[in-house]
Amino acid sequence: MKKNEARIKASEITPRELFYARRRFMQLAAGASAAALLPESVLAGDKLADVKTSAYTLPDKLTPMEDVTRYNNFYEFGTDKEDPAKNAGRLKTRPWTVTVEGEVNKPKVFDIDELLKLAPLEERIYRLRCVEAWSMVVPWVGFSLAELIKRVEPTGNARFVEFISLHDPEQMPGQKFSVLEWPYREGLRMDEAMHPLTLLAVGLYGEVLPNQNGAPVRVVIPWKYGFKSAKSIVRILFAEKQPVSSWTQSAPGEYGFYANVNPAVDHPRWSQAKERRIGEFLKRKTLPFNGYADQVAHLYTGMDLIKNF
Ligand SMILES: Nc1nc2c(c(=O)[nH]1)N[C@H]1C(S)=C(S)[C@@H](COP(=O)(O)O)O[C@H]1N2
Ligand SMILES: [Mo]
Repeated sequence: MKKNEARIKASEITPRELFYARRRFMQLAAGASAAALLPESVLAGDKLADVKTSAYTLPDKLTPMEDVTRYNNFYEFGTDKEDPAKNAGRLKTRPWTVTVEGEVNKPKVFDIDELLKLAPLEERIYRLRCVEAWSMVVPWVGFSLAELIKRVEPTGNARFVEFISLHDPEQMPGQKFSVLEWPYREGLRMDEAMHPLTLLAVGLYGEVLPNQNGAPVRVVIPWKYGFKSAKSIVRILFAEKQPVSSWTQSAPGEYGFYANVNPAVDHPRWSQAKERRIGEFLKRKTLPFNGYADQVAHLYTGMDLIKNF
Protein backbone atom coordinates (compact mmCIF):
# COMPACT_ATOMS: atom_id res chain seq x y z
CA MET A 1 0.00 0.00 0.00
CA LYS A 2 1.58 3.26 -1.18
CA LYS A 3 0.07 5.24 1.69
CA ASN A 4 1.81 3.16 4.37
CA GLU A 5 5.17 3.44 2.65
CA ALA A 6 4.79 7.21 2.60
CA ARG A 7 3.97 7.20 6.31
CA ILE A 8 7.02 5.16 7.20
CA LYS A 9 9.25 7.46 5.18
CA ALA A 10 7.74 10.54 6.79
CA SER A 11 8.21 9.09 10.27
CA GLU A 12 11.89 8.57 9.56
CA ILE A 13 12.60 12.17 8.76
CA THR A 14 10.39 14.01 11.25
CA PRO A 15 10.21 13.69 15.02
CA ARG A 16 7.37 11.46 16.10
CA GLU A 17 5.17 14.21 17.57
CA LEU A 18 5.51 16.35 14.48
CA PHE A 19 4.67 13.35 12.33
CA TYR A 20 1.40 12.71 14.15
CA ALA A 21 0.48 16.40 14.20
CA ARG A 22 1.07 16.57 10.47
CA ARG A 23 -0.91 13.43 9.75
CA ARG A 24 -3.83 14.73 11.79
CA PHE A 25 -3.65 18.04 9.97
CA MET A 26 -3.67 16.30 6.61
CA GLN A 27 -6.68 14.22 7.64
CA LEU A 28 -8.49 17.41 8.73
CA ALA A 29 -7.51 19.15 5.52
CA ALA A 30 -8.94 16.21 3.59
CA GLY A 31 -12.28 16.99 5.24
CA ALA A 32 -12.43 14.07 7.64
CA SER A 33 -14.91 14.33 10.51
CA ALA A 34 -13.63 14.08 14.09
CA ALA A 35 -14.82 10.48 14.39
CA ALA A 36 -13.10 9.50 11.17
CA LEU A 37 -9.82 10.67 12.66
CA LEU A 38 -9.77 7.57 14.84
CA PRO A 39 -7.64 5.17 12.85
CA GLU A 40 -9.57 2.15 11.63
CA SER A 41 -6.33 0.29 11.63
CA VAL A 42 -3.15 1.11 13.47
CA LEU A 43 0.40 0.92 12.22
CA ALA A 44 3.84 0.71 13.76
CA GLY A 45 4.57 3.79 15.85
CA ASP A 46 0.91 4.59 16.50
CA LYS A 47 0.04 5.01 20.19
CA LEU A 48 -2.20 2.28 21.56
CA ALA A 49 -5.22 3.61 23.44
CA ASP A 50 -6.71 2.31 26.72
CA VAL A 51 -3.78 0.22 27.84
CA LYS A 52 -4.18 -1.00 31.42
CA THR A 53 -1.33 -1.99 33.73
CA SER A 54 -1.24 -5.70 34.29
CA ALA A 55 -1.08 -7.99 37.28
CA TYR A 56 1.46 -10.07 35.36
CA THR A 57 4.16 -7.44 35.23
CA LEU A 58 7.49 -8.30 36.83
CA PRO A 59 8.99 -4.90 37.59
CA ASP A 60 12.51 -4.49 36.31
CA LYS A 61 14.63 -1.76 34.77
CA LEU A 62 13.47 -1.32 31.17
CA THR A 63 15.82 -1.79 28.25
CA PRO A 64 15.76 1.47 26.25
CA MET A 65 13.38 1.44 23.28
CA GLU A 66 16.32 2.13 20.93
CA ASP A 67 17.89 -1.19 21.93
CA VAL A 68 14.62 -3.13 21.94
CA THR A 69 13.93 -2.01 18.36
CA ARG A 70 17.46 -2.06 16.92
CA TYR A 71 18.96 -5.25 18.33
CA ASN A 72 16.73 -8.05 17.06
CA ASN A 73 16.58 -11.64 15.98
CA PHE A 74 14.22 -11.93 13.04
CA TYR A 75 15.94 -14.10 10.47
CA GLU A 76 13.30 -13.38 7.84
CA PHE A 77 15.01 -9.98 7.56
CA GLY A 78 18.63 -11.10 7.88
CA THR A 79 20.84 -12.72 10.50
CA ASP A 80 22.66 -9.65 11.87
CA LYS A 81 21.13 -7.97 14.89
CA GLU A 82 20.75 -4.66 12.99
CA ASP A 83 19.21 -6.27 9.89
CA PRO A 84 15.58 -6.43 11.08
CA ALA A 85 15.48 -2.70 11.91
CA LYS A 86 16.98 -1.93 8.49
CA ASN A 87 14.91 -4.33 6.39
CA ALA A 88 11.56 -4.87 8.12
CA GLY A 89 10.15 -1.55 6.90
CA ARG A 90 8.90 -3.25 3.77
CA LEU A 91 6.68 -5.67 5.71
CA LYS A 92 3.04 -4.82 5.01
CA THR A 93 1.01 -5.39 8.18
CA ARG A 94 -2.38 -4.42 6.70
CA PRO A 95 -4.42 -6.19 5.54
CA TRP A 96 -3.44 -9.08 7.82
CA THR A 97 -5.35 -12.10 9.03
CA VAL A 98 -4.61 -14.80 11.57
CA THR A 99 -6.14 -18.18 10.77
CA VAL A 100 -6.92 -20.21 13.88
CA GLU A 101 -7.72 -23.83 13.06
CA GLY A 102 -7.07 -27.52 13.65
CA GLU A 103 -8.46 -29.21 16.76
CA VAL A 104 -11.01 -26.50 17.62
CA ASN A 105 -14.80 -26.38 17.53
CA LYS A 106 -14.86 -22.82 16.24
CA PRO A 107 -12.07 -22.27 13.70
CA LYS A 108 -11.88 -18.65 12.66
CA VAL A 109 -9.97 -16.27 10.44
CA PHE A 110 -9.38 -13.16 12.53
CA ASP A 111 -8.79 -9.84 10.88
CA ILE A 112 -5.91 -8.23 12.78
CA ASP A 113 -7.99 -5.18 13.77
CA GLU A 114 -10.65 -7.49 15.18
CA LEU A 115 -7.99 -9.45 17.02
CA LEU A 116 -6.69 -6.24 18.63
CA LYS A 117 -10.11 -5.73 20.23
CA LEU A 118 -10.62 -9.27 21.49
CA ALA A 119 -9.64 -8.39 25.07
CA PRO A 120 -8.51 -5.29 26.99
CA LEU A 121 -4.92 -4.36 26.19
CA GLU A 122 -2.48 -4.61 29.07
CA GLU A 123 1.07 -3.41 29.52
CA ARG A 124 3.32 -6.17 30.81
CA ILE A 125 6.95 -5.73 31.64
CA TYR A 126 8.66 -9.03 30.84
CA ARG A 127 12.22 -10.23 30.72
CA LEU A 128 13.22 -11.81 27.43
CA ARG A 129 16.20 -14.18 27.58
CA CYS A 130 17.70 -15.16 24.25
CA VAL A 131 19.32 -18.58 23.89
CA GLU A 132 22.43 -16.62 22.82
CA ALA A 133 22.84 -15.51 26.46
CA TRP A 134 21.70 -11.90 26.22
CA SER A 135 18.52 -10.51 27.70
CA MET A 136 16.23 -7.49 27.67
CA VAL A 137 13.34 -6.07 29.67
CA VAL A 138 10.46 -5.00 27.47
CA PRO A 139 7.13 -3.30 28.28
CA TRP A 140 4.93 -5.30 25.92
CA VAL A 141 1.28 -4.50 25.16
CA GLY A 142 -1.21 -7.26 24.53
CA PHE A 143 -3.37 -9.80 26.34
CA SER A 144 -3.13 -13.43 27.41
CA LEU A 145 -3.19 -15.86 24.51
CA ALA A 146 -5.77 -17.77 26.58
CA GLU A 147 -8.31 -15.06 25.65
CA LEU A 148 -8.09 -16.09 22.02
CA ILE A 149 -7.90 -19.81 22.76
CA LYS A 150 -11.13 -19.73 24.81
CA ARG A 151 -12.99 -18.20 21.86
CA VAL A 152 -12.13 -20.98 19.39
CA GLU A 153 -12.98 -23.80 21.83
CA PRO A 154 -10.22 -26.40 21.52
CA THR A 155 -11.47 -29.98 21.22
CA GLY A 156 -10.44 -32.75 23.61
CA ASN A 157 -7.76 -33.76 21.09
CA ALA A 158 -5.94 -30.42 21.25
CA ARG A 159 -2.73 -31.09 23.17
CA PHE A 160 -0.40 -28.65 21.41
CA VAL A 161 -0.54 -25.27 19.71
CA GLU A 162 1.63 -24.31 16.76
CA PHE A 163 2.43 -20.74 15.70
CA ILE A 164 3.29 -20.12 12.08
CA SER A 165 4.91 -16.89 10.92
CA LEU A 166 4.39 -15.21 7.55
CA HIS A 167 6.06 -16.81 4.54
CA ASP A 168 6.62 -14.23 1.81
CA PRO A 169 10.15 -13.95 0.41
CA GLU A 170 9.19 -10.77 -1.48
CA GLN A 171 8.58 -8.97 1.81
CA MET A 172 10.98 -11.02 3.87
CA PRO A 173 14.27 -11.11 1.94
CA GLY A 174 15.91 -13.40 4.50
CA GLN A 175 13.60 -16.17 3.34
CA LYS A 176 15.57 -16.34 0.09
CA PHE A 177 18.31 -18.00 2.17
CA SER A 178 17.88 -21.40 3.75
CA VAL A 179 19.20 -20.50 7.21
CA LEU A 180 15.99 -22.04 8.55
CA GLU A 181 13.17 -23.93 6.93
CA TRP A 182 10.46 -21.36 6.22
CA PRO A 183 7.95 -20.42 7.44
CA TYR A 184 9.21 -19.97 11.00
CA ARG A 185 7.29 -22.34 13.27
CA GLU A 186 7.11 -22.68 17.01
CA GLY A 187 4.87 -24.52 19.42
CA LEU A 188 3.67 -24.92 22.98
CA ARG A 189 1.94 -27.57 25.00
CA MET A 190 -1.69 -26.65 25.62
CA ASP A 191 -1.22 -25.86 29.33
CA GLU A 192 1.74 -23.61 28.49
CA ALA A 193 -0.32 -21.82 25.87
CA MET A 194 -3.20 -21.37 28.34
CA HIS A 195 -0.95 -20.04 31.10
CA PRO A 196 -1.90 -16.39 31.72
CA LEU A 197 1.74 -15.28 31.34
CA THR A 198 1.74 -16.40 27.70
CA LEU A 199 1.15 -13.14 25.92
CA LEU A 200 -0.24 -12.31 22.52
CA ALA A 201 1.67 -9.09 21.96
CA VAL A 202 0.56 -6.30 19.64
CA GLY A 203 2.70 -3.46 20.95
CA LEU A 204 5.63 -2.28 23.05
CA TYR A 205 6.41 0.94 24.89
CA GLY A 206 2.74 1.92 24.49
CA GLU A 207 2.88 1.82 20.70
CA VAL A 208 1.95 -0.59 17.96
CA LEU A 209 4.69 -3.22 17.49
CA PRO A 210 7.51 -2.09 15.24
CA ASN A 211 7.85 -4.50 12.31
CA GLN A 212 11.25 -5.71 13.51
CA ASN A 213 9.66 -6.87 16.77
CA GLY A 214 7.08 -9.04 15.04
CA ALA A 215 4.25 -6.82 13.83
CA PRO A 216 1.37 -7.02 13.72
CA VAL A 217 1.09 -9.86 16.26
CA ARG A 218 3.49 -12.22 18.01
CA VAL A 219 3.63 -14.36 21.10
CA VAL A 220 5.88 -13.77 24.11
CA ILE A 221 6.57 -16.64 26.51
CA PRO A 222 8.78 -15.03 29.14
CA TRP A 223 10.04 -18.17 30.91
CA LYS A 224 11.35 -19.71 27.66
CA TYR A 225 14.27 -18.82 25.42
CA GLY A 226 13.40 -16.04 23.00
CA PHE A 227 13.19 -18.26 19.93
CA LYS A 228 9.91 -19.74 21.23
CA SER A 229 8.28 -16.30 20.88
CA ALA A 230 7.28 -16.42 17.20
CA LYS A 231 6.82 -13.12 15.36
CA SER A 232 4.44 -11.91 12.64
CA ILE A 233 2.05 -14.83 13.10
CA VAL A 234 -0.45 -15.70 10.34
CA ARG A 235 -1.66 -19.08 11.55
CA ILE A 236 -2.32 -20.78 14.89
CA LEU A 237 -2.84 -24.50 14.61
CA PHE A 238 -4.17 -26.79 17.36
CA ALA A 239 -3.00 -30.39 17.16
CA GLU A 240 -2.83 -33.68 18.96
CA LYS A 241 0.82 -34.28 18.01
CA GLN A 242 3.76 -32.25 19.28
CA PRO A 243 4.83 -29.91 16.47
CA VAL A 244 8.43 -29.67 15.30
CA SER A 245 9.64 -26.09 15.55
CA SER A 246 11.99 -24.52 13.01
CA TRP A 247 14.94 -24.41 15.39
CA THR A 248 14.48 -27.98 16.59
CA GLN A 249 14.28 -29.09 12.98
CA SER A 250 17.53 -27.32 12.05
CA ALA A 251 19.52 -28.46 15.12
CA PRO A 252 17.64 -30.96 17.31
CA GLY A 253 20.58 -31.40 19.69
CA GLU A 254 20.74 -27.65 20.40
CA TYR A 255 17.17 -26.38 20.50
CA GLY A 256 14.59 -28.50 22.24
CA PHE A 257 10.81 -28.23 22.18
CA TYR A 258 10.52 -27.00 25.78
CA ALA A 259 13.37 -24.47 25.74
CA ASN A 260 12.66 -23.37 29.29
CA VAL A 261 15.32 -20.94 30.49
CA ASN A 262 17.55 -23.16 32.60
CA PRO A 263 20.97 -22.03 33.90
CA ALA A 264 21.75 -25.64 34.84
CA VAL A 265 21.47 -27.00 31.31
CA ASP A 266 24.15 -25.65 28.97
CA HIS A 267 23.71 -25.21 25.27
CA PRO A 268 26.08 -27.74 23.62
CA ARG A 269 28.28 -24.85 22.46
CA TRP A 270 28.10 -22.42 25.41
CA SER A 271 27.05 -22.01 29.02
CA GLN A 272 23.56 -20.81 29.96
CA ALA A 273 24.55 -19.93 33.55
CA LYS A 274 24.90 -16.20 32.88
CA GLU A 275 23.52 -13.58 30.56
CA ARG A 276 24.36 -10.09 29.36
CA ARG A 277 21.51 -7.66 29.87
CA ILE A 278 21.61 -5.41 26.80
CA GLY A 279 23.11 -2.08 27.88
CA GLU A 280 24.93 -3.54 30.89
CA PHE A 281 28.58 -4.40 31.19
CA LEU A 282 28.73 -7.09 33.90
CA LYS A 283 26.97 -10.37 33.31
CA ARG A 284 24.05 -11.44 35.48
CA LYS A 285 23.23 -14.90 36.74
CA THR A 286 20.46 -16.47 34.71
CA LEU A 287 17.48 -17.49 36.81
CA PRO A 288 15.57 -20.78 36.46
CA PHE A 289 12.56 -20.19 34.20
CA ASN A 290 13.99 -16.70 33.64
CA GLY A 291 12.75 -15.63 37.07
CA TYR A 292 9.18 -16.91 36.60
CA ALA A 293 9.63 -20.21 38.50
CA ASP A 294 6.97 -19.34 41.11
CA GLN A 295 4.39 -18.97 38.36
CA VAL A 296 5.34 -21.80 35.98
CA ALA A 297 7.53 -24.47 37.62
CA HIS A 298 4.42 -26.51 38.48
CA LEU A 299 3.77 -27.08 34.77
CA TYR A 300 6.81 -29.36 34.71
CA THR A 301 6.59 -31.35 37.94
CA GLY A 302 7.76 -34.90 37.40
CA MET A 303 9.49 -34.04 34.11
CA ASP A 304 13.19 -34.49 33.49
CA LEU A 305 14.18 -31.01 32.35
CA ILE A 306 17.62 -32.19 31.24
CA LYS A 307 16.09 -34.64 28.80
CA ASN A 308 13.23 -32.28 27.94
CA PHE A 309 15.44 -29.25 27.27
N1 LIG B 1 9.34 -15.39 12.89
C1 LIG B 1 10.39 -15.26 13.72
N2 LIG B 1 10.16 -15.15 15.03
C2 LIG B 1 11.21 -15.01 15.90
C3 LIG B 1 12.54 -15.04 15.43
C4 LIG B 1 12.75 -15.17 14.02
O1 LIG B 1 13.89 -15.19 13.52
N3 LIG B 1 11.64 -15.27 13.21
N4 LIG B 1 13.59 -14.94 16.34
C5 LIG B 1 13.32 -15.36 17.72
C6 LIG B 1 14.39 -15.06 18.66
S1 LIG B 1 15.77 -16.05 18.57
C7 LIG B 1 14.29 -14.09 19.63
S2 LIG B 1 15.50 -13.89 20.80
C8 LIG B 1 13.12 -13.19 19.67
C9 LIG B 1 13.59 -11.74 19.61
O2 LIG B 1 12.50 -10.85 19.77
P1 LIG B 1 12.76 -9.27 19.74
O3 LIG B 1 13.57 -8.96 18.52
O4 LIG B 1 11.41 -8.61 19.72
O5 LIG B 1 13.51 -8.93 20.99
O6 LIG B 1 12.22 -13.40 18.58
C10 LIG B 1 12.00 -14.76 18.24
N5 LIG B 1 10.94 -14.87 17.24
MO1 LIG C 1 16.88 -15.80 20.60
